[in-house]
Amino acid sequence: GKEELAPGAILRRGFLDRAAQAAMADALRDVAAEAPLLRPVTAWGRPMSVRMTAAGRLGWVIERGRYAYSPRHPETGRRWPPIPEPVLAVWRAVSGWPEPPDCCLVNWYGEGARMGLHRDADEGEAAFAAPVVSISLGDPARFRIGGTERRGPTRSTILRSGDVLAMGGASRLAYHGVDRILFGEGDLLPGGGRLNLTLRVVRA
Ligand code: MD3
Ligand code: FE
Repeated sequence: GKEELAPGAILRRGFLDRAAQAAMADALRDVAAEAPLLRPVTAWGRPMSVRMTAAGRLGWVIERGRYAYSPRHPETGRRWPPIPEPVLAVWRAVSGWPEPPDCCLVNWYGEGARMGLHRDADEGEAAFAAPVVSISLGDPARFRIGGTERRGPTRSTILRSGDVLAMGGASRLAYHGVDRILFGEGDLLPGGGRLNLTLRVVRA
């Protein structure tokens, strides 16, 4: 079933079955072997608690305090690996968008990792008509979403392994974040932790 968390924010709980989740986690291990997880340092000089890498034409990076989409991994200098086919299949099934995504950002949350309230706005104005599609794997997370005003009201829900969230329309530029991970409560990833994939069209 579909659940509308906010206008244009469509959550499909349990979209991926256990076998599909495990296959995707394996494919992401290969991505991280080719493009090692990074700990981006924010403009304020603080390393993020979330570790990140990417697949596809472009990856989101912080370079010298600037947020950007780059065709190359900032440490290896190599191009990002291709987006795994099962991930592209999710995009085709739920995005309603005719073109493939340019970026699959991979976020890895260990114990205590979180992501503060923010908007995703580095993709370029011409990309805001396309949705962002998110896939959750591993431990559950408390996810928070508001509106387009930073100080507006928010609501939260738990995202679990296999859930797919498409953020389109009015929600594309909504504030959102991850309050906390329910570390060790899932059983997909050995040793615990959470993987989140976000598929994005980039026109920056
Ligand atoms: C709402 N990731 O990578 S995914 C991010 O769980 C990010 O790792 C979170 O926020 C995570 O930028 C949330 C759900 C999500 C993704 C993109 C959005 C929600 C969104 C874009 C616009 C509005
Ligand atoms: Fe985001």
